[in-house]
Amino acid sequence: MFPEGLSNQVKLEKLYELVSRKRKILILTHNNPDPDSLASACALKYILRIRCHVDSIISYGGIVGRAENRAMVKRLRLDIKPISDVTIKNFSVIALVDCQPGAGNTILPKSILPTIVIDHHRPIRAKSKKVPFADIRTDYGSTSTILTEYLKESGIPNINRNVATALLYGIKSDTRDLGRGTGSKDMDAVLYLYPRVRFKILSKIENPDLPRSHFKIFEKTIRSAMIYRDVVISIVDPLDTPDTLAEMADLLIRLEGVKWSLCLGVYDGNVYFSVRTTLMKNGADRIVQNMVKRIGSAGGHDMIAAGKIECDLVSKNDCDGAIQTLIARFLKGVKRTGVEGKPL
Ligand SMILES: [Mn+2]
Repeated sequence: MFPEGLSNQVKLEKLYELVSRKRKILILTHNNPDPDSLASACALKYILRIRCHVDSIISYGGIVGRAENRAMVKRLRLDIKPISDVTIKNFSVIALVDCQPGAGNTILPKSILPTIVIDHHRPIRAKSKKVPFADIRTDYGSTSTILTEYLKESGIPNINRNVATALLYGIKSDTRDLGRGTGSKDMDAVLYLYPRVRFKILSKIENPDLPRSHFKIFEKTIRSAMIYRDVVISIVDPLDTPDTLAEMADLLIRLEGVKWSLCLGVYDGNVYFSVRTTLMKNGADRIVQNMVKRIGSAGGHDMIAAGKIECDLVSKNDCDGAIQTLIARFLKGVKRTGVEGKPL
Protein backbone atom coordinates (compact mmCIF):
# COMPACT_ATOMS: atom_id res chain seq x y z
CA MET A 1 0.00 0.00 0.00
CA PHE A 2 1.10 3.56 -0.66
CA PRO A 3 2.34 5.69 2.19
CA GLU A 4 0.18 8.74 2.81
CA GLY A 5 0.98 11.93 0.98
CA LEU A 6 2.26 10.36 -2.22
CA SER A 7 1.31 12.55 -5.20
CA ASN A 8 -1.08 11.49 -7.94
CA GLN A 9 1.77 11.92 -10.38
CA VAL A 10 3.97 9.37 -8.62
CA LYS A 11 1.03 6.97 -8.34
CA LEU A 12 0.19 7.29 -12.03
CA GLU A 13 3.78 6.59 -13.02
CA LYS A 14 3.70 3.45 -10.90
CA LEU A 15 0.39 2.48 -12.49
CA TYR A 16 1.76 2.93 -16.02
CA GLU A 17 4.81 0.90 -15.09
CA LEU A 18 2.72 -1.99 -13.77
CA VAL A 19 0.60 -2.32 -16.90
CA SER A 20 3.16 -1.48 -19.57
CA ARG A 21 3.61 -4.29 -22.05
CA LYS A 22 0.90 -6.30 -20.32
CA ARG A 23 -1.74 -7.69 -22.63
CA LYS A 24 -4.28 -9.17 -20.30
CA ILE A 25 -5.72 -6.68 -17.86
CA LEU A 26 -8.90 -7.35 -15.92
CA ILE A 27 -10.71 -4.58 -14.08
CA LEU A 28 -13.21 -5.88 -11.53
CA THR A 29 -15.95 -3.81 -9.94
CA HIS A 30 -17.55 -4.95 -6.72
CA ASN A 31 -20.44 -7.41 -6.94
CA ASN A 32 -23.76 -5.94 -8.04
CA PRO A 33 -21.84 -2.85 -9.16
CA ASP A 34 -23.05 0.64 -8.31
CA PRO A 35 -22.39 3.78 -10.39
CA ASP A 36 -19.20 4.62 -8.47
CA SER A 37 -17.74 1.20 -9.16
CA LEU A 38 -18.79 1.21 -12.84
CA ALA A 39 -17.48 4.74 -13.43
CA SER A 40 -14.16 4.02 -11.74
CA ALA A 41 -13.68 0.89 -13.84
CA CYS A 42 -14.40 2.65 -17.11
CA ALA A 43 -12.17 5.63 -16.22
CA LEU A 44 -9.30 3.29 -15.36
CA LYS A 45 -9.75 1.41 -18.61
CA TYR A 46 -9.80 4.73 -20.49
CA ILE A 47 -6.60 6.05 -18.89
CA LEU A 48 -4.76 2.78 -19.52
CA ARG A 49 -5.92 2.69 -23.12
CA ILE A 50 -4.95 6.27 -23.96
CA ARG A 51 -1.78 6.53 -21.91
CA CYS A 52 -0.39 2.98 -22.02
CA HIS A 53 -2.06 1.67 -25.20
CA VAL A 54 -3.24 -1.41 -23.36
CA ASP A 55 -6.73 -2.77 -23.63
CA SER A 56 -8.50 -4.05 -20.53
CA ILE A 57 -11.69 -5.94 -19.85
CA ILE A 58 -14.18 -4.74 -17.25
CA SER A 59 -16.08 -7.44 -15.44
CA TYR A 60 -18.48 -7.73 -12.51
CA GLY A 61 -19.93 -10.36 -10.19
CA GLY A 62 -23.64 -10.49 -9.47
CA ILE A 63 -25.93 -8.33 -11.58
CA VAL A 64 -26.37 -4.75 -12.69
CA GLY A 65 -29.68 -4.39 -10.94
CA ARG A 66 -31.02 -0.90 -10.40
CA ALA A 67 -32.77 0.77 -13.30
CA GLU A 68 -30.43 3.78 -12.95
CA ASN A 69 -27.37 1.57 -13.23
CA ARG A 70 -28.75 -0.27 -16.24
CA ALA A 71 -29.51 3.06 -17.88
CA MET A 72 -25.95 4.17 -17.13
CA VAL A 73 -24.47 1.11 -18.83
CA LYS A 74 -26.74 1.46 -21.84
CA ARG A 75 -26.66 5.21 -22.41
CA LEU A 76 -22.91 5.60 -21.82
CA ARG A 77 -22.24 2.38 -23.74
CA LEU A 78 -20.08 0.94 -20.99
CA ASP A 79 -18.37 -2.19 -22.21
CA ILE A 80 -18.70 -4.57 -19.26
CA LYS A 81 -18.91 -8.34 -19.03
CA PRO A 82 -20.43 -10.62 -16.40
CA ILE A 83 -17.76 -12.68 -14.64
CA SER A 84 -19.21 -15.85 -16.17
CA ASP A 85 -17.89 -14.64 -19.56
CA VAL A 86 -14.35 -14.22 -18.21
CA THR A 87 -11.61 -16.63 -17.10
CA ILE A 88 -9.85 -14.87 -14.24
CA LYS A 89 -6.71 -16.96 -14.37
CA ASN A 90 -6.01 -15.84 -17.95
CA PHE A 91 -5.19 -12.31 -16.77
CA SER A 92 -1.74 -11.17 -15.75
CA VAL A 93 -2.97 -7.94 -14.14
CA ILE A 94 -6.12 -7.70 -12.04
CA ALA A 95 -7.43 -4.39 -10.74
CA LEU A 96 -10.16 -4.03 -8.12
CA VAL A 97 -12.06 -0.75 -8.05
CA ASP A 98 -14.36 0.50 -5.28
CA CYS A 99 -13.67 -2.66 -3.26
CA GLN A 100 -10.79 -4.57 -1.71
CA PRO A 101 -9.51 -8.15 -1.66
CA GLY A 102 -11.12 -10.14 1.13
CA ALA A 103 -13.97 -7.65 1.57
CA GLY A 104 -16.76 -10.11 0.84
CA ASN A 105 -18.22 -8.07 -2.05
CA THR A 106 -15.76 -9.18 -4.70
CA ILE A 107 -15.90 -12.24 -6.90
CA LEU A 108 -12.09 -12.49 -6.90
CA PRO A 109 -11.07 -15.85 -5.35
CA LYS A 110 -9.25 -15.54 -2.01
CA SER A 111 -6.19 -17.26 -3.47
CA ILE A 112 -5.58 -14.48 -6.02
CA LEU A 113 -3.93 -11.23 -4.97
CA PRO A 114 -4.80 -8.35 -7.31
CA THR A 115 -2.07 -6.08 -8.69
CA ILE A 116 -4.09 -2.90 -8.36
CA VAL A 117 -6.66 -1.77 -5.77
CA ILE A 118 -8.33 1.65 -5.86
CA ASP A 119 -10.96 2.20 -3.19
CA HIS A 120 -12.37 4.47 -0.49
CA HIS A 121 -14.07 2.02 1.88
CA ARG A 122 -13.34 1.22 5.49
CA PRO A 123 -11.99 -0.96 6.87
CA ILE A 124 -8.70 -1.20 4.98
CA ARG A 125 -8.37 -4.96 4.56
CA ALA A 126 -5.22 -6.78 5.61
CA LYS A 127 -4.82 -8.17 2.08
CA SER A 128 -4.78 -4.69 0.56
CA LYS A 129 -1.52 -4.04 2.35
CA LYS A 130 0.15 -6.73 0.24
CA VAL A 131 -1.08 -5.36 -3.09
CA PRO A 132 1.65 -3.73 -5.26
CA PHE A 133 -0.58 -0.78 -6.15
CA ALA A 134 -3.15 0.01 -3.44
CA ASP A 135 -4.56 3.53 -3.39
CA ILE A 136 -7.20 3.55 -0.65
CA ARG A 137 -8.44 6.94 0.47
CA THR A 138 -11.08 6.48 3.15
CA ASP A 139 -11.63 10.22 3.50
CA TYR A 140 -12.91 10.46 -0.09
CA GLY A 141 -16.62 10.46 -0.90
CA SER A 142 -16.15 8.17 -3.88
CA THR A 143 -13.64 6.11 -5.81
CA SER A 144 -14.66 8.16 -8.85
CA THR A 145 -13.04 11.17 -7.16
CA ILE A 146 -9.70 9.33 -7.09
CA LEU A 147 -10.07 8.36 -10.76
CA THR A 148 -10.98 11.95 -11.66
CA GLU A 149 -7.73 13.08 -10.05
CA TYR A 150 -5.84 10.48 -12.08
CA LEU A 151 -7.61 11.63 -15.22
CA LYS A 152 -6.66 15.24 -14.53
CA GLU A 153 -3.07 14.26 -13.77
CA SER A 154 -2.82 12.09 -16.88
CA GLY A 155 -3.00 15.20 -19.06
CA ILE A 156 -5.21 13.47 -21.62
CA PRO A 157 -6.62 16.21 -23.87
CA ASN A 158 -10.35 16.28 -24.73
CA ILE A 159 -11.47 13.81 -22.08
CA ASN A 160 -14.09 11.43 -23.38
CA ARG A 161 -17.44 12.92 -22.40
CA ASN A 162 -19.04 9.58 -21.56
CA VAL A 163 -16.22 8.88 -19.12
CA ALA A 164 -16.68 12.33 -17.55
CA THR A 165 -20.44 11.77 -17.30
CA ALA A 166 -19.95 8.36 -15.69
CA LEU A 167 -17.52 9.81 -13.14
CA LEU A 168 -19.81 12.67 -12.19
CA TYR A 169 -22.68 10.25 -11.70
CA GLY A 170 -20.37 8.00 -9.65
CA ILE A 171 -19.54 10.89 -7.32
CA LYS A 172 -23.13 12.13 -7.15
CA SER A 173 -24.65 8.78 -6.32
CA ASP A 174 -22.09 7.79 -3.67
CA THR A 175 -22.34 11.17 -1.93
CA ARG A 176 -26.03 11.81 -2.45
CA ASP A 177 -25.38 14.87 -4.59
CA LEU A 178 -22.33 15.90 -2.58
CA GLY A 179 -24.22 16.07 0.70
CA ARG A 180 -22.95 12.92 2.38
CA GLY A 181 -19.44 11.94 3.41
CA THR A 182 -17.81 14.42 1.06
CA GLY A 183 -14.87 16.79 1.24
CA SER A 184 -13.16 19.42 -0.85
CA LYS A 185 -11.54 16.77 -3.06
CA ASP A 186 -14.93 15.55 -4.26
CA MET A 187 -15.96 19.13 -4.97
CA ASP A 188 -12.75 19.78 -6.93
CA ALA A 189 -13.39 16.65 -8.99
CA VAL A 190 -16.94 17.75 -9.79
CA LEU A 191 -15.73 21.20 -10.89
CA TYR A 192 -13.19 19.57 -13.18
CA LEU A 193 -15.75 17.20 -14.70
CA TYR A 194 -18.62 19.66 -15.04
CA PRO A 195 -17.77 21.28 -18.39
CA ARG A 196 -17.19 17.82 -19.87
CA VAL A 197 -20.46 16.18 -18.80
CA ARG A 198 -23.37 15.26 -21.09
CA PHE A 199 -26.15 16.52 -18.86
CA LYS A 200 -29.10 15.41 -20.99
CA ILE A 201 -27.84 11.87 -20.81
CA LEU A 202 -27.10 12.19 -17.10
CA SER A 203 -30.67 13.27 -16.49
CA LYS A 204 -31.97 10.22 -18.36
CA ILE A 205 -29.72 7.99 -16.28
CA GLU A 206 -30.90 9.52 -13.01
CA ASN A 207 -34.58 9.29 -13.90
CA PRO A 208 -35.06 6.04 -15.80
CA ASP A 209 -38.37 4.34 -16.49
CA LEU A 210 -39.21 1.93 -13.69
CA PRO A 211 -41.08 -1.35 -14.12
CA ARG A 212 -44.37 -1.77 -12.31
CA SER A 213 -42.74 -4.40 -10.09
CA HIS A 214 -40.41 -1.76 -8.70
CA PHE A 215 -43.32 0.39 -7.54
CA LYS A 216 -44.59 -2.70 -5.73
CA ILE A 217 -41.26 -2.82 -3.90
CA PHE A 218 -41.77 0.73 -2.66
CA GLU A 219 -45.16 -0.37 -1.40
CA LYS A 220 -43.74 -3.45 0.36
CA THR A 221 -40.90 -1.49 1.91
CA ILE A 222 -43.23 1.12 3.34
CA ARG A 223 -45.78 -1.42 4.50
CA SER A 224 -43.26 -3.54 6.39
CA ALA A 225 -41.37 -0.58 7.91
CA MET A 226 -41.15 -0.62 11.72
CA ILE A 227 -40.16 2.41 13.76
CA TYR A 228 -38.08 2.11 16.91
CA ARG A 229 -38.17 5.72 18.14
CA ASP A 230 -35.70 7.34 15.68
CA VAL A 231 -34.77 4.14 13.86
CA VAL A 232 -36.65 2.65 10.93
CA ILE A 233 -36.20 -0.93 9.79
CA SER A 234 -37.82 -2.66 6.83
CA ILE A 235 -37.59 -6.15 5.44
CA VAL A 236 -37.98 -5.90 1.68
CA ASP A 237 -39.55 -9.16 0.59
CA PRO A 238 -39.47 -10.20 -2.18
CA LEU A 239 -36.38 -8.35 -3.34
CA ASP A 240 -35.87 -7.74 -7.06
CA THR A 241 -32.14 -6.97 -6.94
CA PRO A 242 -29.68 -6.58 -4.03
CA ASP A 243 -28.99 -2.90 -4.70
CA THR A 244 -32.66 -2.02 -4.27
CA LEU A 245 -31.88 -2.12 -0.54
CA ALA A 246 -29.63 0.92 -0.82
CA GLU A 247 -32.39 2.77 -2.64
CA MET A 248 -34.98 1.84 -0.01
CA ALA A 249 -32.67 2.74 2.88
CA ASP A 250 -32.17 6.12 1.15
CA LEU A 251 -35.93 6.50 0.92
CA LEU A 252 -36.64 5.66 4.57
CA ILE A 253 -33.87 7.85 6.00
CA ARG A 254 -35.84 10.81 4.69
CA LEU A 255 -38.63 10.08 7.17
CA GLU A 256 -38.98 13.02 9.57
CA GLY A 257 -37.31 12.46 12.93
CA VAL A 258 -35.42 9.36 11.80
CA LYS A 259 -31.67 9.11 12.37
CA TRP A 260 -31.06 5.54 11.20
CA SER A 261 -32.52 3.32 8.51
CA LEU A 262 -31.90 -0.36 7.89
CA CYS A 263 -33.29 -2.36 4.97
CA LEU A 264 -32.81 -6.09 4.65
CA GLY A 265 -33.74 -8.68 2.09
CA VAL A 266 -32.96 -12.07 0.65
CA TYR A 267 -31.53 -12.46 -2.83
CA ASP A 268 -30.31 -15.72 -4.31
CA GLY A 269 -30.21 -17.41 -0.91
CA ASN A 270 -28.14 -14.69 0.75
CA VAL A 271 -29.21 -11.95 3.14
CA TYR A 272 -28.23 -8.42 2.11
CA PHE A 273 -28.69 -5.25 4.08
CA SER A 274 -28.09 -1.53 3.78
CA VAL A 275 -27.74 1.08 6.53
CA ARG A 276 -28.05 4.86 6.39
CA THR A 277 -27.70 7.49 9.08
CA THR A 278 -28.20 11.25 9.14
CA LEU A 279 -25.38 11.78 11.62
CA MET A 280 -21.87 12.39 10.35
CA LYS A 281 -19.98 10.92 13.30
CA ASN A 282 -22.08 7.78 13.79
CA GLY A 283 -19.67 5.34 12.19
CA ALA A 284 -22.22 3.27 10.27
CA ASP A 285 -19.37 1.12 9.03
CA ARG A 286 -18.43 0.07 12.57
CA ILE A 287 -22.02 -0.84 13.37
CA VAL A 288 -22.39 -3.07 10.32
CA GLN A 289 -19.14 -4.83 11.10
CA ASN A 290 -20.47 -5.71 14.54
CA MET A 291 -23.71 -6.89 12.97
CA VAL A 292 -21.95 -9.47 10.82
CA LYS A 293 -19.35 -10.62 13.33
CA ARG A 294 -18.63 -14.32 12.65
CA ILE A 295 -21.58 -14.62 10.27
CA GLY A 296 -20.85 -12.40 7.26
CA SER A 297 -19.04 -9.44 5.77
CA ALA A 298 -19.69 -5.71 5.76
CA GLY A 299 -18.11 -2.30 5.34
CA GLY A 300 -18.77 1.28 4.35
CA HIS A 301 -18.39 4.80 5.63
CA ASP A 302 -19.65 7.09 8.40
CA MET A 303 -23.12 7.60 6.95
CA ILE A 304 -23.66 4.65 4.63
CA ALA A 305 -22.79 1.00 5.02
CA ALA A 306 -23.86 -2.42 3.83
CA GLY A 307 -23.24 -6.10 4.30
CA LYS A 308 -24.12 -9.63 3.42
CA ILE A 309 -24.66 -12.98 5.13
CA GLU A 310 -24.29 -16.13 3.10
CA CYS A 311 -26.97 -18.54 4.23
CA ASP A 312 -25.29 -21.79 3.32
CA LEU A 313 -28.34 -23.96 3.44
CA VAL A 314 -30.41 -21.56 1.36
CA SER A 315 -33.38 -22.53 3.47
CA LYS A 316 -35.92 -19.84 4.17
CA ASN A 317 -35.60 -20.47 7.93
CA ASP A 318 -31.87 -19.82 7.90
CA CYS A 319 -32.32 -16.51 6.14
CA ASP A 320 -35.14 -15.49 8.47
CA GLY A 321 -32.94 -16.34 11.44
CA ALA A 322 -30.07 -14.30 10.00
CA ILE A 323 -32.38 -11.34 9.43
CA GLN A 324 -33.60 -11.45 13.04
CA THR A 325 -30.01 -11.66 14.31
CA LEU A 326 -29.02 -8.68 12.16
CA ILE A 327 -31.95 -6.59 13.39
CA ALA A 328 -31.20 -7.43 17.04
CA ARG A 329 -27.52 -6.59 16.61
CA PHE A 330 -28.34 -3.39 14.77
CA LEU A 331 -30.72 -2.19 17.50
CA LYS A 332 -28.02 -2.98 20.03
CA GLY A 333 -25.44 -1.09 17.97
CA VAL A 334 -27.59 2.03 17.80
CA LYS A 335 -28.60 1.63 21.47
CA ARG A 336 -32.29 1.10 20.87
CA THR A 337 -32.60 -2.35 22.45
CA GLY A 338 -35.85 -2.71 24.33
CA VAL A 339 -37.60 0.02 22.35
CA GLU A 340 -40.90 -1.33 21.11
CA GLY A 341 -41.31 -1.28 17.34
CA LYS A 342 -44.35 0.38 15.81
CA PRO A 343 -45.51 0.16 12.22
CA LEU A 344 -44.95 3.26 10.11
MN1 LIG B 1 -17.93 3.93 -3.77
